[in-house]
Amino acid sequence: MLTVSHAELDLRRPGDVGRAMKEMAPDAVVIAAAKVGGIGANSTYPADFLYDNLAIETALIHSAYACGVKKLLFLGSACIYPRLASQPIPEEELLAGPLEPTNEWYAIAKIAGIKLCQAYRRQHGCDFIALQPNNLYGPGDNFDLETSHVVPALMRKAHEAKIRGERNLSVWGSGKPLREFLHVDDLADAAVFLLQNYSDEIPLNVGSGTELSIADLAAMIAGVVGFEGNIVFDASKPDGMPRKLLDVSRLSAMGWGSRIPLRPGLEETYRWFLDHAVTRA
Ligand code: GFB
Repeated sequence: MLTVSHAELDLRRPGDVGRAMKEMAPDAVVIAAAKVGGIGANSTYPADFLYDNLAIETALIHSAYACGVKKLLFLGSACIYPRLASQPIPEEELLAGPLEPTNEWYAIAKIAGIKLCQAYRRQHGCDFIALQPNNLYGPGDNFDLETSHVVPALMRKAHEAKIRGERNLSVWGSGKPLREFLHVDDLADAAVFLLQNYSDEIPLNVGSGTELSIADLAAMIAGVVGFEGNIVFDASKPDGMPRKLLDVSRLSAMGWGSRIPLRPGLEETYRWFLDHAVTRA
């Protein structure tokens, strides 16, 4: 496997990306690189989320075409779907209605990446595919409270509240939104499966097939961390999409399913956090 670090190559620069692609001459390209973050980061950095992601995907997809790369997989995101999409969300809901405002910058960039894969397939016959995973979590996540997604944020907050002896764990929004979570190792497994078994222009949903409310997630994380205080909701923070469950029947029919249930996945993630990112009291 070939990888290149951010320090070695700025993926937003098409000339540099084209030269690197030519030198490395990969058999296949997986575009996981992106500017990402949770609901807070999305609304604080709209320009970065739109510009960086458009620049990264245009540079990589075009240079993969120009270098004759045989297979390319682009990672979209479940937030490409309309705010009020039918649930569970089938792939046909793409562009069927207005987006969720808290993440429309990121969503528009990801939709453009999916469309680039379809366009290069149609015009140039490139075997470029796309998939959209639901909310990801797992070891190696970003635990910064301002920019992270909900799982690492609540894990860190619960951990810090526990070691400081605080009574309350603050959860953004109402706690009512429903979310589906997918372990990163399940996503990696799905990506390899699709590289080997899929060649079409429909971007495929990848999820675990189960959802829970943010309030229930907070309670589960408190249990994993061992925080025994109160869970309080901060109504000054946004809820985002009310519900975001992916219809994974296409992928299931191909024979792929997720394997890591949420609770053990959270326990593993908490062990990683304790080993790598612990904040002292
Ligand atoms: O994970 P998250 O930031 O992403 O938030 P989205 C999920 C839900 O958890 C929202 C709530 O309802 C948040 O209000 N939440 C509660 C928290 N406490 C917290 C907290 O401390 N931190 C965070 N971050 N959330 C993302 C998009 O939307 O979905 C991304 O913003 C990406 O771009 C991802 O597409 C898949 O699910 O709301």
